[in-house]
Order: sequence, then C-alpha cells, then structure tokens
Amino acid sequence: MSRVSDRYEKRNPFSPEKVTGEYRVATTNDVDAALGAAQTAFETWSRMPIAERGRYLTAAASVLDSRIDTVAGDMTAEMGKPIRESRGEVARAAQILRYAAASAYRAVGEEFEQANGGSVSTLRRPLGVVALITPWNFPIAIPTWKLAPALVYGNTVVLKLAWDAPATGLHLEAALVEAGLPPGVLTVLTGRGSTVGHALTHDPRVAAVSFTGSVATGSDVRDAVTSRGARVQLELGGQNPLIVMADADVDRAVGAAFAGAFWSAGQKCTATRRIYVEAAAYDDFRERFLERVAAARVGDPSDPETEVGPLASESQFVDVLAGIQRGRDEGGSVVVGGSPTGEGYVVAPTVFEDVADTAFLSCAEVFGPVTALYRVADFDEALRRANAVEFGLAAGLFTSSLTTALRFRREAQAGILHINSQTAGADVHVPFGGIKGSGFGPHEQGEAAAQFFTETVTVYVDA
Ligand code: UN1
Repeated sequence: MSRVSDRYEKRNPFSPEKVTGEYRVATTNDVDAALGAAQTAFETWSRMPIAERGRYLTAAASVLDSRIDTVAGDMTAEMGKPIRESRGEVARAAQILRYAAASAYRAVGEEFEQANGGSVSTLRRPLGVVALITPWNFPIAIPTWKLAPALVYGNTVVLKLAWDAPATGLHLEAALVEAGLPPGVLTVLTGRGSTVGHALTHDPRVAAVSFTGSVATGSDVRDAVTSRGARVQLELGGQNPLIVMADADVDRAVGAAFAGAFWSAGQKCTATRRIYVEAAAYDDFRERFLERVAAARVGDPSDPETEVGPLASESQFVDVLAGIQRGRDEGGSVVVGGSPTGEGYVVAPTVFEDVADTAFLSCAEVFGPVTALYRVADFDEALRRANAVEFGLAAGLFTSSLTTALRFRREAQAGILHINSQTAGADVHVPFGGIKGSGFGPHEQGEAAAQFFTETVTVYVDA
C-alpha cells in the first residue's frame, strides 16, 4: 500500500512552481530486496561471457542515442543544466557504455613464466554485489561511468540516485531494461542518503561502494565501508585553480576560464574556482574575462543559447548565496555578479577580486557560478598558491612555454591536469579522480575502473 510519504515531488529549478515528477522514497526494505535480487542474479551474470554482458551495454547505448532529446530535456527540467550541456552528457553516457562494452576485447589478466618454468598468470574476477551512490550534478554521466564497468566485469549493482535528479537516472535504467538486462542485475533506487545510502554502505552483502558527493558524507561512507573490510571509492569536492601565464594565448585562456567557472552554473567538482594570472597579463586578462562574462547568456536552461542556468535546487541556491556573502564579509570584492537574477534559482556569474588566500572562497568549495581572480608575480608563486588547499581534483595551466608546462605536470597537486584547456571535462577512456582531500581509493573510468570493480587472482599452472 502506498502512502503519501512514500513519494516525493521534484520541482524545476528555473520555474520552481512546476513539478517535474514524483518519485519513490525507497525504504530499507527496498534496499534489502534489491540486494537479495542482486545476490541471486550474480550467480548467472558473473558466469556469462564478458562479450555477452557487453552487448547489453551497447544496446542500451543505442536506446539512449535514440532518446537524447527526451533524456536531456528531462535533465534540464529537473536540475537546470543548460540543454546543450545536457545533450552532450547523454551522448557521453552512450559513449561510456560503448567503451565499457569493448572491455570484452581487452586483457583480463597478464601472463608470466614461473621461476621454475611453469605458467603463472593473473585473472580479474568480479567482486559480487556493488553499491553505487551518485550525485545530481552529472545525473547520467556519473551513474553510467560507475555502472558500466561494474556490470561488464560481472558484478551486479544497486544504484542509488540523487534526490535532486531522479528522472535522468531512471532513463538510464529504462535503457538497460529495454536492452534486455536480466532482472536483479541492476536495481535503481530513489530516495534519501540517510536511509538508502546508509543501508547500502552498512550491509555486509555489499562488496564495494563507489560514491561521488560531498566530503562530509564521503567520510561517513568511507568509515562505514572500510570498517567492515569492503572496498570503497570516493570522488569528492575540488577547489580547482587555473594558472594563466603572460606567455599564454589570452583569448583561449579567457574562453577556458569562462567555461570552467560558469558552465553548468559552476556545479561541477572540476569547476574553476581560482584564477591566478601572471602580473604582466593581469589587466589584459581581467578586461577580456569581464567582457566575456558580460556577454554571457544567462537564464532559461531549456534555451539552446543559454550558457549559465539556475542552481539545481533551493538549498544549493541558499548555500551559494551564503558563500558569496561570506566572500564579501571576509574582504573579497565582487567585480561582477554576486546576486540572483530573479529568475528561478539563477545566480549571475560572479567574479571576485581581493580574496585572501586564507578566506573561505580560496579554500572551500562554493558549488555555484563563483570564481576569484588573483594576481601573481610568476609561476612559482602561482603554483605555490594553487597547491595550498586541501583539495586536489583538477588544475589548469595556460602557457606557451614547454618548460612551464613540464614543471606543472610534475608539481601541480591534482589528479587531473589540463595544460591549455579548462579544468572540467573527463574523457571516458582514462582515469578520473582526485588526490589529497578530493578522493579516496582507486580512480574511476578507464583502466582504473577495471581495478576497482574486480579482484585479481594469481594462477600457477604446471603441466
Ligand atoms: C566533468 O568535469 O566533466 O561530480 C566531470 C563532478 C565530477 C565529474 C566531473 N565527479 O563534478
């Protein structure tokens, strides 16, 4: 029997009076049933040839491709991502599924010769039932990049979607169901982290948990999962710097700074939060960057021209405005933006100056369209200040000097480095993840995902 409290309403962040859908608030009983089904399904799924598992993913990719307008439209309506980015994200999800499916044609181990001459090889085997807990800011890319490798390597999955973006993840589930995925192999739950997430992380049937979200929740997840000896992978926040040297192509640097700071309204853990500009180029960069911000198309995310839409929810809106206020209170000056535009949860692209290195805005993650400019004497100073945070997710550098680029590659403290490109973005076939406080455990995607979602056994064979 369904009661009113079994369901919740999701509203459109650009037009909060509009309800975009009603979703189930899953209970611990739902988690129990999902884990039971996943355990049963594992018996058959894990024995299936990897190429056969991959075929379900390829078929789901085709379903997503055929439905890109619907899925992207629903994503934009429920969490406010500008439609052109939503479309790109659905296409990315299809690409991730195809990349994972092709794992069938990659090595699943390595062959050696034993010291005594016999054969010894390694073999990757699935872990069992894995739980995935995903955020609202990439509501199809992140569920897909966790689920695709988990499934192809033979695990069965319980996926908990973000409260604020359920419809998008449910489209992913529908695509896999239409592709014929056997029952129990994947169960998708909507609901609260405090019930569903908590139950999944504490259940001894869950062999591994992959989590993307906040630092605070992530550390609870890590403690719960490691204390029962299971595997955990965390992708947390970032406080990502972009360094612009005087020898850089300033126009390209301006474009990258704008995209990195303001696309998706800055709601990416890889967004550009701090921009360090070498003194000789500072005034020029500042002027062109502010011109670019003034020309930004801000507003309705369903308009294909829109570059900066709303924040995803009222609570994000409140948090970001509080972050801006704190930036001001701690002595920062708002050069442009700094307030709501009056349409839904839209906050104008905001650029600060005069922010102290110890101020909240320089150290913490304000998850919105907010960035700060800092003047630096040279690369040494830029790198020192860029590295002086607890996070280490992404970092960018604009320069034409190979020497500077090579030093950055060695010394920048982040898991993802961008030389002459913006701080956000992630190719599907290479590892993605942070160092320092930005993550824990193996990285995601590419070969790193194979390592996380499998265990390696070593097999000695003598004739
Ligand atoms: C990207 O920059 O395209 O939650 C991906 C996030 C990151 C993913 C960023 N885990 O923003």
